[in-house]
Amino acid sequence: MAEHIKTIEGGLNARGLRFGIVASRFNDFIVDRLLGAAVDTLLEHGADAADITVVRVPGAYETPLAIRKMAASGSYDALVAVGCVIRGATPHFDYVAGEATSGVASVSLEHGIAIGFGILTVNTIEQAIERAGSKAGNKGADAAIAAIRMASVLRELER
Ligand code: INI
Repeated sequence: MAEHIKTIEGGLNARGLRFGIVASRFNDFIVDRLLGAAVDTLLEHGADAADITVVRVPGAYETPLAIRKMAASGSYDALVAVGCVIRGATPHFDYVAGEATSGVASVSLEHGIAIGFGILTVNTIEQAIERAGSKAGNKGADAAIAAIRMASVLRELER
């Protein structure tokens, strides 16, 4: 890119940043893998374990409320949401996945805080397994990376 163009793209240094992670218990055999990868990723990028708080909620539907409380506390530089919603035989999936997704997005906008979104919304268990540490990577790790990078972008924008 031309030299005179100012570009803000954030960095991946998590040193000194405070993170909150909300992880749902529903489908915990998947969510625990997302959570583990999110924590590992934050630590690998320099975060201190003492600066990471994990909150467990019953299901993805409850995630926005916990995320909102954490955002409002002012105690975190960035948040991460991990969970897993798997489509079933009824329209329930659409309501839970929709509320979780739009709820987390509105907290991010309302509070101006970076939130890495690692809630899987999938059609099958196989698709969830693929995204929780097998052939499609780990969306918990991806969400942690997004949280670090967006915290850094916001910090630069606020300067
Ligand atoms: N919660 C999930 O996190 N994933 C799901 O797949 C799911 N399904 O399929 O029902 C789910 N339901 C529970 C929901 O999130 C609430 O915890 C529950 O309705 C109580 O409020």
